[in-house]
Amino acid sequence: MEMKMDQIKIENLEVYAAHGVFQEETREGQLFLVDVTLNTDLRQAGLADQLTLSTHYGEVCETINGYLREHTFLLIEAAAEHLAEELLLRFPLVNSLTLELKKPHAPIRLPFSNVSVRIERGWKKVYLGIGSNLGDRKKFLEQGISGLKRNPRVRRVECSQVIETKPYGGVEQGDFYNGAIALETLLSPYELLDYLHQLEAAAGRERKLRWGPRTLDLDILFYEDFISQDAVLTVPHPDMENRVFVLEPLNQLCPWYRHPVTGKSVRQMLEELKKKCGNEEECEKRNETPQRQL
Ligand code: A4P
Ligand code: MG
Repeated sequence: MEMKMDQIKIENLEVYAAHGVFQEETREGQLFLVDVTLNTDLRQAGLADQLTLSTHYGEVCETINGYLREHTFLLIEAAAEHLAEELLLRFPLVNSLTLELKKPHAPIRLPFSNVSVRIERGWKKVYLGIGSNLGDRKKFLEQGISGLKRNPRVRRVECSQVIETKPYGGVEQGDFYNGAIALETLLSPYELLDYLHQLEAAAGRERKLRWGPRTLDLDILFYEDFISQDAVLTVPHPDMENRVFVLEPLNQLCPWYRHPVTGKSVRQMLEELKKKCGNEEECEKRNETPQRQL
């Protein structure tokens, strides 16, 4: 369980802005009220009594005011969505936030006191598997990693060591370089998958054969404790328990991370798989043994 975070709260910040579907709203503007709760660790700032170790709530208020005045959205949903992202990008100590955008004078011809949207957004912890067995394998892995680092909605990218592995899955093909990557992202699981596909395409990946040779393969192993099994995305990655080339690098990054379905830690999955494989020779036969560390 993640520790409950400290919070900075701002309530009913008044901003005069011009969001709305109707012409009068964008022409004349109206009052908006903003509630924000920033989830962030306040311990260091509290002990040292130093503002630079915390998030300046005055700057947060200025940012909210500036952003809502400089942009115009039809929907308060859109204004909230974009503002939440702006705050998360601008104030890196904030891990997640709750934002409520209120429109007390919305054009509704009935008595009401307020209408609002409330959203929760934040940096999500993700683990990826990365692999290549075609062309300049090292270069393709590096290209994939720098592509991840280049995305402003991705941060704290950390890589395991790369290992060389025999192909798994019965297709005759060259040996793989495999690794694991930890990162934090503002992208949803599906948006992240889409971005990974873009990086694979940029590395000249062609999809001719399932499980076939590839210049760059990027798989989502874990996305926080998100679980999905639909036509587009299966998370956690369904076959990870059977793959040393996934678990070995992942174990370097997060041995204690638990599979959200089985509850098993990465280390436990790796140990059980190694036991199942029996001796090294048996593993080799199943094409699952990492050959060597690079
Ligand atoms: N997809 C669904 N879930 C995910 C996910 N969690 N992460 C979908 C990424 N993609 C996911 O994948 C097919 C479709 O899976 C994607 O369009 C995506 O929407 P693909 O990359 O086009 O095809 P693939 O990679 O050939 O199939 P698959 O089932 O993803 O295979 P894997 O699991 O990637 O395994 N041996 C060694 N030693 N090292 C390897 O890295 N890799 C594979 C491929 C086989 N043998 C290997 C290795
Ligand atoms: Mg794949």
